[in-house]
Amino acid sequence: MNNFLRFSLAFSVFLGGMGTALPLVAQKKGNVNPFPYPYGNPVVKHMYTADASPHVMPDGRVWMVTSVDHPDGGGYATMHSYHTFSSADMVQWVDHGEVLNVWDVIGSDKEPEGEDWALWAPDMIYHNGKYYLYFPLRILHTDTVSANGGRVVTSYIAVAESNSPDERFTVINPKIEGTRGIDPAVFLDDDGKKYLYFGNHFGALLTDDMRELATAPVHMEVHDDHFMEAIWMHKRAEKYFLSYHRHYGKPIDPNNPDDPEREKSRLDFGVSDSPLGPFQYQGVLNRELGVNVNEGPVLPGYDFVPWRLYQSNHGGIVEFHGKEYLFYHTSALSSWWQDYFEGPGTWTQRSVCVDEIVYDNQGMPLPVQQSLRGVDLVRVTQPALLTVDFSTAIPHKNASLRDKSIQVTGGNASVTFPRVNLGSGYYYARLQAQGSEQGAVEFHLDSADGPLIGTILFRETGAGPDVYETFLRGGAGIHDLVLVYTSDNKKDSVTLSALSCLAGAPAAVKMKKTR
Ligand code: FUB
Repeated sequence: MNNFLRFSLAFSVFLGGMGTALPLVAQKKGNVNPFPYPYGNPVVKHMYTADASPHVMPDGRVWMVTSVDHPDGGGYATMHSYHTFSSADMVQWVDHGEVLNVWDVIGSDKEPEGEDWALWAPDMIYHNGKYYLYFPLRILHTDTVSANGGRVVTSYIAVAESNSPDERFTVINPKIEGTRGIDPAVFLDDDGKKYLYFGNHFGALLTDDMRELATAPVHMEVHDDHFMEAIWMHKRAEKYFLSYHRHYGKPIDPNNPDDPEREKSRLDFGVSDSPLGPFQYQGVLNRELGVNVNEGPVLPGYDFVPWRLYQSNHGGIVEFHGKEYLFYHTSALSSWWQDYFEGPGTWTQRSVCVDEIVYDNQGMPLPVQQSLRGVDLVRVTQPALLTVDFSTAIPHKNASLRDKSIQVTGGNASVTFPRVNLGSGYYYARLQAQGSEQGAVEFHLDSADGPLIGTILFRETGAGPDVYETFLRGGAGIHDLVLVYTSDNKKDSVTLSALSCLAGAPAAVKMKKTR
């Protein structure tokens, strides 16, 4: 938050110079406009949300956890809770309510004296029957150690767990050893490895129980001196894309915040063949709205929509039934609520927006233009559950069909399920298996050395006895699905007795809160 802190400091010095006792964040603005917000973006229109982290969960819906900005503004220290939201079509979002707040973490309803605790950008992921919420604790406190004292920030990453993304989370590790900084992002790779990214471009493997770092954090090479925060990892066509919010050249001038020369906020990205880099810097993924905008209201004398982000944006990316979407935040809603687009919105009164990401023919994302319109409704027409027919299975080396099950033995065995229709997206494979304690089943498309789209590691416990799950990346279209069993122990064997692929069961989702 260097730019923000610099700006806050400049702004408080400016206010101090005016001889006022105003708080650090002085842009408190009431929400006075009674008219409903008329545009598609932001997608959540009844409250302020920021820092969305979207993932498809086993119910087939896209879920996001978001930070919550205070309705009256008040700055980053007033961010005290997380909400989850879900959608089956990318347009209509259900608010599932608060799932964690800062008091759950502190364990009382009072902050320790002299400290401001805040919950900043989180991420939520499903793994083996549980939901994990990774979040940064950001504590503003008085530094008694340094010679001059003063207000300093401490931050690190914690994790909470729940059985359902719409239920309250319980903190299971209040400080993940080895982490520091903000903005955790979790990434489950197709080989079964789990990564936690955080802070100023650090990445590490997570333990199987998702509670700790399994390896020392790597300071990843991003080949860009302007990295600021908001790290996000997504994978497409075997490439790893690391996106983040970039520092700007100079802080906003509080006396001239609409300066047309002001360098705009940007999300940038880099690409690698490995989840821990090095990443080759590629350029811009998303620019603050304010340039090249062809829709929406404009103020006389301005060539851009009159809201500004005050140096905040935060990206999250998800693939959903064949399209990829960028989640980010703007001040569109606060601009509307506060003054009917007659002036700028306010920082930390932000709102989550969604636009589509389109790739060029080299497989690189084109810069996403922030829009008021948002995205088209997605209609999912396929069944939520696909049961793979074992009677069609073709066993290869070291595999044999036995009654209604398949036994695979040894260091390397495989079985093909021909022409499985994975529709426009089946996101989780659920395999019933018995026997192995240390091997892995890899899911490949079309042949044993075709694209790897998911891996089950048998050392992990599944959602129920002998039921194991893995996320399938790119599980779409008609393919031969080839399961490859690997184990270091040649005598090891496993019996596979059922396989299904889930795109969810939208009708069964619990709608706890709708507004
Ligand atoms: O929302 C609080 C902070 O602002 C986040 O942690 C950053 O990514 C930025 O969005």
